Amino acid sequence: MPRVVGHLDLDYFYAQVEEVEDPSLKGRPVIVCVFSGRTEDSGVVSTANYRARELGVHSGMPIVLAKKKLEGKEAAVIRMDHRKYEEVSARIMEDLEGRVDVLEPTGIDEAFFDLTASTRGDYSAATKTAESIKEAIFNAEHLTCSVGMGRSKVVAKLGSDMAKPGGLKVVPADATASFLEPIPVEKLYGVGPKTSSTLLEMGISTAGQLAAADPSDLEKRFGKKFGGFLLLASTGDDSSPVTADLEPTQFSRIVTLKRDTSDPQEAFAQLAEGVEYVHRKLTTAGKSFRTLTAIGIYSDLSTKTKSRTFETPMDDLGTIRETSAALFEELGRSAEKPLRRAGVRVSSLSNKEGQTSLSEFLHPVK
Ligand code: DGT
Ligand code: CA
Ligand code: CA
Repeated sequence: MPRVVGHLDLDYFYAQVEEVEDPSLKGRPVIVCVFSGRTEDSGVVSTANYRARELGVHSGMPIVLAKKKLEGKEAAVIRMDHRKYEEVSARIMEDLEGRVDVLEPTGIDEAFFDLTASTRGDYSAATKTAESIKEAIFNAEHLTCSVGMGRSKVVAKLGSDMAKPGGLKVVPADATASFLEPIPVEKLYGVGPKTSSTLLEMGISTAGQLAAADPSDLEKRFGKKFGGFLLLASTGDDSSPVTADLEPTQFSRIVTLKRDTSDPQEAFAQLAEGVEYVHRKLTTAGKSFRTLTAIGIYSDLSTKTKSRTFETPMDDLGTIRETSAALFEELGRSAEKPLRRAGVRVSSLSNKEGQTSLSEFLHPVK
């Protein structure tokens, strides 16, 4: 079964967040800047929207120079607000976590994900999931992103780069070799400027040429391990896994209901698998939780949550099931709109190791 690995990257992230917040920015060049404070305009451009990029502005450019390029273009110059972007990022990652098998965030606006198990290696099913992920981010945050999918991280990352802005590039497992052949080596994930200049010296400029290189030459130049990786990367066979955060802070699952409903029990019935999923994640990670949250997303896409925090750590399926059912009752009672999606989240996690939790005491494993 081929792996299904994805990479998602939000488009011109900081600047897009600013555009969403202030619609008057739409259509204008926008730059988000880090002011160093030394003089009024000292500092650099953190990112620019595509309109500003067309005018020659890019990340890392001195603000003074960017302003020159944007003179007379009604550009918006905005001070970077990292906390705001962190909050948007956290919401997106949390939602993503519940939609994929494994999520590996690799930056504030990007993550690898794995869909192999849930799709059983079926690329058309995975394509549908990727489309629904893009749609969910757009519906919830009004942000566009680019997604790439293929049988390894190298392929997925190339895909998201090529899909920019706003697209989805799927490379089915059996199309990997022809997809990679013309790709310049410096575009391969894991190949930095130093490696690519060494490769160029060896007369290797594309992934196809890299794939055809003599393995022993590569080993001599880059060592056994990295040389081996380069060879695998060039054919899209790199096996580096998508690994979840080593220290998760929460586990959640959100499902889309078969139809919108105002009946909390009907909604909760469809969340049964989600509840089991959260419990499984908790068990696999060897964690207990203290806070459980029921999440309701309504037909107008507004979100409401109800939480309960226990005094002692809990970890058993029964507690998760009963508590989330009760919280859903409360959610249903206070809602004005029918539910479209339903979710459950456990947080305030602690390690189970070496301690007997109250729930183990109450419901001992037989
Ligand atoms: P994209 O992905 O090409 O559509 O554009 P961005 O802006 O999302 O670029 P990306 O994904 O490389 O970086 C994500 C955010 O990180 C970006 O919105 C702002 C910040 N960032 C990127 N490069 C720089 C930089 O050189 N300096 C500073 N201060 N921030 C940066
Ligand atoms: Ca980005
Ligand atoms: Ca990024």
